[in-house]
Amino acid sequence: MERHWEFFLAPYKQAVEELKVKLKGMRTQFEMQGIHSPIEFVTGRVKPIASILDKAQKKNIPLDQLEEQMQDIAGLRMMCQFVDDIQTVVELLRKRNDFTIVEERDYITQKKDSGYRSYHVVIRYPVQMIYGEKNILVEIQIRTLAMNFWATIEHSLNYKYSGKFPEDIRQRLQRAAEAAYLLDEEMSKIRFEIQEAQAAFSRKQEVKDNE
Ligand code: 0O2
Repeated sequence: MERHWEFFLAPYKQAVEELKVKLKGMRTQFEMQGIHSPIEFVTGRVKPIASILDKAQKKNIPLDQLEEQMQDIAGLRMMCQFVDDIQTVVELLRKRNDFTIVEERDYITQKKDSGYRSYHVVIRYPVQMIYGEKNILVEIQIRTLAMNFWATIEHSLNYKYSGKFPEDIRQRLQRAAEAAYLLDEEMSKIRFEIQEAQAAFSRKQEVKDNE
């Protein structure tokens, strides 16, 4: 990697690592208390240089404006079981004082034309570097497992077809998005049953572990 990129991306890498620990820690705290965690799992990545350059070109972002204009060079994803959990997670993020929220984009009540659903929170996160504090933008995407499944598949197909889907694939993706939406709806309706079963299962595991 070129020296320049290495320096530029260093605070982003640091931020992703720190935030993975912090956001996963939220899940651990719920588990410790034996209550349903609104967070199922957390992932994070720094955008590859090729994707940064691609996006900069598509969106006409000058390379010396990346810091301010590209909000997802550092990205975290928080996956939830149920749609309602997403708001709970957003509330938890709003209450934190280790970063400030600069923007929220709700693609759940307003899904994208592609069928994409997710809740995006852009934060300004202070990273302590040896030369001082650096405030960087980080995008946190919060979505259900079903939304994540659809987005992951669509993202790979998008890559394969460079965004120009054949008509039949486009239609299937639309139907798959609808199916993912219905799956979320059905799961929400039996949420109570599912959570009871999950609580009973973890109690049983605990007894086994203590034997
Ligand atoms: P990657 O590979 O995920 O890192 P834009 O890029 O124009 O859609 P903008 O302003 O960057 O929009 O912000 P937005 O839409 O809030 O966030 C962009 C990111 O959201 C994307 O990152 C995806 O991760 C996700 N996303 C948005 N729309 C879609 C979609 O239709 N399908 C899928 N699968 N994901 C989507 P990148 O830059 O695409 O890259």
